[in-house]
Amino acid sequence: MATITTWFTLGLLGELLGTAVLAYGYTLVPEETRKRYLLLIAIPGIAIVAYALMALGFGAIQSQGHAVYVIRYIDWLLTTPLNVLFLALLAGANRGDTVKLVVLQALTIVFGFAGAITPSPVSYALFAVGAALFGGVIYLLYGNIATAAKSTLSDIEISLYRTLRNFVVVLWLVYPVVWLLGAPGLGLMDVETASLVVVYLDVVTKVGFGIIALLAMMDLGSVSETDEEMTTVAGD
Ligand code: RET
Repeated sequence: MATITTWFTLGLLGELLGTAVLAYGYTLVPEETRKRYLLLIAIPGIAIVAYALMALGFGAIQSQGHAVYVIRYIDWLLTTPLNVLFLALLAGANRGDTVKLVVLQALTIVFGFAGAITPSPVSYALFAVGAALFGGVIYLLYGNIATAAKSTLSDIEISLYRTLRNFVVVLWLVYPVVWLLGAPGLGLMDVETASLVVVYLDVVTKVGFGIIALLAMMDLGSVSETDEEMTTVAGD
């Protein structure tokens, strides 16, 4: 168990550092996007609490003969809907699609957790429901929400939407694979290895998402300032 504590502590440090960098970034993004930007700080911020608790040894229950980290699922339940909410807000998606996206993502995590604490074969059925719901998330991100982005955003913003969406879809697809290979599924990957992979992914997905968005939002800020300057000059 000592190794797992080490991974959790590293996760805690990664999330702390990431949150600090992103919090600093708040002052660098244009004022009109700051409210939305807060989501990007909250995502690793919530993980700080989760990792601190897990590093201290809280939050694991024994179920079906293996440890299930309840706090990790609570973290995902809170943060992954915020991630997709950010994408929907960025895209200027309508309320209906935004709600669908957030709810589907939250339910994905609920079913994954239910599967992890249920004996097989029901566990696999619950996993399959979770996977189908996540399929719905991907469908919306490439369908209606991408269409909204195309009709409301500038070219630079559309490319930010696409980058963040692809980043999310590709990296997040590793989570169900780890679930399947790990203790809740086939048991081919031990709990320590699965934890290491998940900690690494958690930091990269949360902090990486924030930093990509921060850099793009800073650029957009300076682009619109240049635009304003040009308009002022042109107006002179
Ligand atoms: C589960 C199992 C059920 C099917 C699917 C899953 C997907 C989980 C995802 C988690 C993402 C977590 C992130 C955490 C960041 O810190 C619940 C494993 C599809 C997509 C991004």
